[in-house]
Amino acid sequence: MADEETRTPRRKRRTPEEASIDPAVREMLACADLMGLGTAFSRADALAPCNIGAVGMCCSLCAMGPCRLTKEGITGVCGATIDTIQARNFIRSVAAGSAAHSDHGRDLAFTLKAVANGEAEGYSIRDVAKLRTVAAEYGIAVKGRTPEEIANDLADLYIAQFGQQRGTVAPVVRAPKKRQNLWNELGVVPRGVDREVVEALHRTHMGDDQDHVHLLHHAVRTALADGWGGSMIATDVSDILFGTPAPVLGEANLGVLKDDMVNVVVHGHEPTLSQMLVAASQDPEIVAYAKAAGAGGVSLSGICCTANEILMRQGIPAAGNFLQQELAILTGAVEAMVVDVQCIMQALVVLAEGFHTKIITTSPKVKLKGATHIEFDEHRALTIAKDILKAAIDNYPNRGETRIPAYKNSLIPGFSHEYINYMLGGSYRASFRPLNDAIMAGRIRGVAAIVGCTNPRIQHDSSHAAITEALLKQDVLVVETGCSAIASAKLGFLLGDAGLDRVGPGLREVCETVGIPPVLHMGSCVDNTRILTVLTQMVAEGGLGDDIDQVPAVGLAPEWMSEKALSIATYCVASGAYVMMGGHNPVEGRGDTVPDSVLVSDYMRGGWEEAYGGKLEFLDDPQEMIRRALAHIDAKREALGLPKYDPTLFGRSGDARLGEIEEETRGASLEERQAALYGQVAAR
Ligand code: NFS
Repeated sequence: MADEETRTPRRKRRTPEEASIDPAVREMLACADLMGLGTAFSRADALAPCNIGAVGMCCSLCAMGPCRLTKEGITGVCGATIDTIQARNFIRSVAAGSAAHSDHGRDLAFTLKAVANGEAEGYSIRDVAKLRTVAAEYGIAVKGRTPEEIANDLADLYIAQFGQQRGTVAPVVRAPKKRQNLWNELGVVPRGVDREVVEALHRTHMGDDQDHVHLLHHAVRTALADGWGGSMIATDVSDILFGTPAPVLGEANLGVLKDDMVNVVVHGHEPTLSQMLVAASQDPEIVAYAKAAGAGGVSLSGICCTANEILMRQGIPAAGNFLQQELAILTGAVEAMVVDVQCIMQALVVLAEGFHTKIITTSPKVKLKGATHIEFDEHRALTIAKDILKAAIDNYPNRGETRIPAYKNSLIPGFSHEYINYMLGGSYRASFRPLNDAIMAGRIRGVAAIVGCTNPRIQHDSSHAAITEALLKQDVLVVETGCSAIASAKLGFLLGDAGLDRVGPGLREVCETVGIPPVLHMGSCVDNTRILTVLTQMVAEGGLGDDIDQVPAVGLAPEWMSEKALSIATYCVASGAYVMMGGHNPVEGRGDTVPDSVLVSDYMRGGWEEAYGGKLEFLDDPQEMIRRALAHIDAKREALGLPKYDPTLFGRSGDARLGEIEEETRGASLEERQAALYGQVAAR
């Protein structure tokens, strides 16, 4: 049910402590209060969400309305029922989310084509091995051909997926065979990415599809065009052009901004320009230009998924997640915030007017009134990147007082599925076997993917933190992407041994043995497709069933706010996952209209589970999400015939036991200490 607290008008502004658990955010919100400046937090307090629209009881698809269905049994002017309206609203959101991710993928495919033809200044093919592997999966000839020839064919294939009218989007062949057969049987395999999005809009135009089950069926097809289409293409091409991520040391939180440097914050989602800004910021010409302006150089950092893209590959620090974009400006230390697409608040420009920060838009698709527009073009990328950095440097002398919070945390991101595979098995026997074995033995109880946004209606980072902490203690391995991963980074869960005193005994043993953090940062939100790939490879490895829905795993987006999150949730459900979203349920009207209005929610829970083995639920209580996640994992373990999870069986090996031996044998002879140690090793 919806959270009462989120929809009733707030009588008072939340204190910074109530608004966020992050000390840097609290400090900046206190500054905003002192300066009399608003942020998304204070606007959320002042503006109660519409309690009709929030639960999907409003239809504004034609000019006979908007129709608000607040009484039991009433319909819209055209006769539309509440379940039709809710299903239409939902699929429209899925279509928008799928379009956003996929258009990002399309742009990357065009960049790959330009690189293959030598037309993209400053770019090259960084991961030839991945290019060859991916191309071979689609039957593109790789033997005896140059990387550019292969990349040209792969780019053509990928570009064609968007406008394709018939057939099957190519990346679907990478799903487990059984899942592909199921999708074929149910008729939800996407034909072409754009086609499914357009059909979603057509079906929801006034007077078209009115059966909520039929509408939700197409929501699945539209979302699959994202997860096993546009997003997967975006991840592949980013890896091929910019390198497949591997662990690297990074930092996160506003404390990464530097007092003596020109701070340029990149914000948005596309890696293309930000990768070039990284290169340009190290260019001797730019360094000299910054020094001439009195700064030590240019310091780049990121917000949202652009941050994740350059953090994963180059270790460029993340200044914060979604709700920290305005707070970065409040520090007074940002010369330029360079934005591309998605998750960019319009409030940035007005806020920046009170500071010296320049907001620079770069995408032909996104302009903000009052911002400086320097349009990005991959054919002249390095030149444009240098122009942007020079504009930021020119702004450095205008800097006034700064107030950079002293909070930042180290992290190790970069866990691509390729790296996880290598890490578990080594160079010559890369394999998911150790992970599957650990789950089968019960050392790892299951896997949770915790993803998605932060939302000012929910105490910032609090649900991400509560769920991550609780599941780790229960020996659940956590993988994360997007703003959730940045939340965990700030909490210290992404740093090698740093979190190991906070995880269950079995998981701790695995982390110590393999040398991984208990939370694996897998990238940006388009990189949720890496999670699909990991699940597919776990299935292929054997012992955890023959399809994704049998793996003891769950997906959670506890603080989501974006339509992209609904598309991700839907393609994960269709891939077999149990997905829980935080906050209120956008398709569960309440009050007078309960009898009809729960049809859509019920179908997402029961109907989708029957069809796909996965289901979607909206829950406002993180504790309930934890309880259901563990119950689901245990039920999947039982269905596979795996031993019941028992934490008392583990935790006697690894670094913890070595520490105990050290303690127990303090003062003993070397031989006695060796005997104790070897005895421990033999007992493993
Ligand atoms: Ni995802 Fe990444 Fe963050 Fe939410 Fe926005 S940045 S694409 S939508 S807010 S996780």
